[in-house]
Amino acid sequence: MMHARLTTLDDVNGSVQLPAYVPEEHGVGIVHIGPGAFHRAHQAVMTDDALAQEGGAWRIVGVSLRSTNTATELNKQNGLYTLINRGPLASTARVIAAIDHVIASDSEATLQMLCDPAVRVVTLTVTEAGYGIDRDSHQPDMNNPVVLSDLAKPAEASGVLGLLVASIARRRESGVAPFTLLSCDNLPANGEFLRDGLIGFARSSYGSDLAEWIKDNIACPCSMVDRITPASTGSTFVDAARLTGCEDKAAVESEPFIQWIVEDNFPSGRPCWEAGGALFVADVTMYERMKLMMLNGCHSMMAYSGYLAGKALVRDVMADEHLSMLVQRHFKATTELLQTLPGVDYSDYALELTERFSNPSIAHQTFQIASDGTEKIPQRIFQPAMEALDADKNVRPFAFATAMWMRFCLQQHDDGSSYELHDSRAAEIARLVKGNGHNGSLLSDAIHSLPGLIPQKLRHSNEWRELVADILTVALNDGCVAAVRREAEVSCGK
Ligand code: CS2
Repeated sequence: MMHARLTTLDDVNGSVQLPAYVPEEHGVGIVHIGPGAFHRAHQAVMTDDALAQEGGAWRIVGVSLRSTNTATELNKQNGLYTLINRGPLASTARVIAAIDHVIASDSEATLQMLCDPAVRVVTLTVTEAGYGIDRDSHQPDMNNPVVLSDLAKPAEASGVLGLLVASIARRRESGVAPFTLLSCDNLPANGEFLRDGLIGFARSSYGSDLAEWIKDNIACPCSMVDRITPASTGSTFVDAARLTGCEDKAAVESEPFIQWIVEDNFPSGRPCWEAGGALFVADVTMYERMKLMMLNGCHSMMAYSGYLAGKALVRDVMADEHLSMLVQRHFKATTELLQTLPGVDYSDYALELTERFSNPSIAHQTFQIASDGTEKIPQRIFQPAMEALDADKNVRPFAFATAMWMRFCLQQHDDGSSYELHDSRAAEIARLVKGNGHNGSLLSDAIHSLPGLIPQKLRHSNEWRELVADILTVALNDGCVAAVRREAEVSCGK
């Protein structure tokens, strides 16, 4: 059946949840950089709830710095889109109207928007790799071509740091109050990371006066975000049309669970995101550690070992006898590293994660999670590994995840079929592994030599090096399914 394109709420089927406010009555107050599926299933939804509950000029202008697809599709729909909520038993649809429009690949329009006095909050989901900030030094990443060209010509900036610093400088010059910057990516202390990067960029491009001013005047609260959001597929669009009665090329789907823990530091005001369930706290650190180590760390472990063992989806991993034991082992090992967090029971959290990962309606690709390993693994796997070594706790689950990532870096299944490595350091990795893929120790040594990635504490630990090389050797000699089975048998007593 042919459906008309979603452009107005009037055309949407009666059974669908609609915004409980009139979108046109609310001005824009937020710029969001990176309006991909995750933003549309998370911050935009909470903003929709906030608009419904408290009103205010808090609609969002999205900014896509690289691709134009989201802007093209959303703008055709007046910013409207469907969110499909995939519960274990049924899917429901809701139409979100929090996004006003999206600007794509247009630095001047972006800068103008960022300088609009109505904009009081700038939120970001640009992925771990998207900031252009060096992970160790928190300074602008001098290996990033966009950062280099923005530093050379700050007035013509087109990257995240360059555009943000340019707009901060312009607002300051024209006496417009600064906005608050809220990072929503899975990085430890994401707000401080962004703040340090901005200060570093400002110092190198505009001078220390602006750098000091940013230090004193720009709030960058930290936040922990959570909602499993698989990439949209053909069935997302088919279901959106079926449920809403409208064709929607910007539809997204996600699990029912949603969590947002935010450091409450918004000097220029903020929407009432509590309406959507956001929790405002003084310190996000412990929540962030819990989520990064338990959810994301386990995700990465499942992605590499699961994908190589022939499991396309996270739920398939959960249905596998041995892999699911390794999931529980991973939860246990990480839980032992976490300090108590009042009001949170880590074993309940692990149970909840087990259910979420097993949701039969969510088709979350292990291959999707396996992307950008060099950006994700440091905070998800190496950090807990170092803590486990220090505290004399179980380091093996982290060595297993690392060995399976290294095995994944060979870009080849046990049967010889190949796949691509989606990683900003893929070319370097390919050079290192060349000729070393037949031997666990050689492969482990080769990848351990990747500059600036694996922390010294791990590189210099015999225990760690032996574990990783040993697990890799089994995977290379006996195959990945056997390596998974052996791993479950070794440490889960089976
Ligand atoms: C996943 C995350 O793709 C990945 O690396 O681990 O996107 C994960 O699904 C989200 O952080 C859940 O909130």
